[in-house]
Amino acid sequence: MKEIFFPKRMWRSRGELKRRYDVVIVGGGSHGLATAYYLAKEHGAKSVCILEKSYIGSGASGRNTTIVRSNYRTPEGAAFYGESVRLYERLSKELDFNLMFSQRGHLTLAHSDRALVVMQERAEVNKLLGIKSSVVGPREIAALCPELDLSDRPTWPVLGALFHPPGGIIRHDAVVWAFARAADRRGVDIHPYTEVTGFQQSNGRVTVVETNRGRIECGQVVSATAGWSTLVGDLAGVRLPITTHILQAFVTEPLKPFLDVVIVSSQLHVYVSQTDRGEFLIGAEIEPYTTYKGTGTLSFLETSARHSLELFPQLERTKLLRTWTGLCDLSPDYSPILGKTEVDNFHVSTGWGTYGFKAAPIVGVTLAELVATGKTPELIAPFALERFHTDTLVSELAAAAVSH
Ligand code: PYC
Repeated sequence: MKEIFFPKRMWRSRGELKRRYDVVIVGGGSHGLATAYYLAKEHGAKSVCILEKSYIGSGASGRNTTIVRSNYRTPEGAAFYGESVRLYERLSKELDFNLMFSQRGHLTLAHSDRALVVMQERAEVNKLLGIKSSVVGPREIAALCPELDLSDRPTWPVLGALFHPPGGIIRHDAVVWAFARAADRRGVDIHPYTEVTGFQQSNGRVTVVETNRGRIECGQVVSATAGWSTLVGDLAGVRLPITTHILQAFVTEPLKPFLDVVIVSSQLHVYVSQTDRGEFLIGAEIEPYTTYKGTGTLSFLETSARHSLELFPQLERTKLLRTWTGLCDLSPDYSPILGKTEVDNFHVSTGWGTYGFKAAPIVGVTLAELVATGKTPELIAPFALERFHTDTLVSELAAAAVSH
């Protein structure tokens, strides 16, 4: 008889919901999975579950623009993302999973004197925190990226760039799978296709999480639901200052490798990298309107194709292979909202804009510490929801790869 081959599962198949979990994490993306993993690993948590309304990594974790970097503008942001990059550097080994993290260097192009001044400020903040970042001129850019059009032909010729050597790209779906597998191996129950429909509360605490598969009594709740954060927050009576927008990207057919760095232009609203498969991954800023509809637009394709051709005219005849649209949760100051809310045991990870994926490991470490100890780690204290009441904003407006 012919032998049937069953591939080994990455994590256990979905079991029944238990009556109670100490920690219920809503959202099976990179933040929820990382929080569950570090709760189990660093704090010995034994009763943790993840509820995901679709499949694991189905939001903007399993597909995104894959850029990892820490060259932020504020000291708070740079310190936070700096730690995330350091964790990402060790993560393949720690999770025993090749995440294909390629620290190939990240160049943010300046096309005006004003942009150069902002980049110089960012470089100084970064250097004070030990993050490699410096402003370079056209000669150094040409050495790092000979294929970039540095002539005066483009509408906005390149004057210089912020060079961030540790920046690069990582395999997004591998990050999701690796965290999910590692969390599962440490006993975390992963429940895909399990949608939260409500929370019951008593004395200012969530006591029961209601789902489409039944109810769960809980000790603490973490919402890591990105573009859906306000809806999940509403169910708990927590108002979040978040708007949801779409971010789009596309990849081309694979080409012989020729782009070794990540190229970003805020002025042209475009970023370009070449994946390990040879595809060019090209993206733009978020769309200015709010929506939950993950449908791509033709105007995005036209504009970002035109803008990337300003930088790489040799891509002119390259075919577009597929597109991606994801939901982004945007806060008023472009920094995350991380930690406690006015509901005692309901914690959030939201407000990421287009930065969320880069932060997954450090979100996991810090949220796990908060949940396990009840104390807010220093690194995330500046990102408290409270800051919108105390007027202590952390403005990262100028530090997006592209404006958003
Ligand atoms: O901030 O690096 C970034 C980024 C890449 C794509 C969207 N945002």
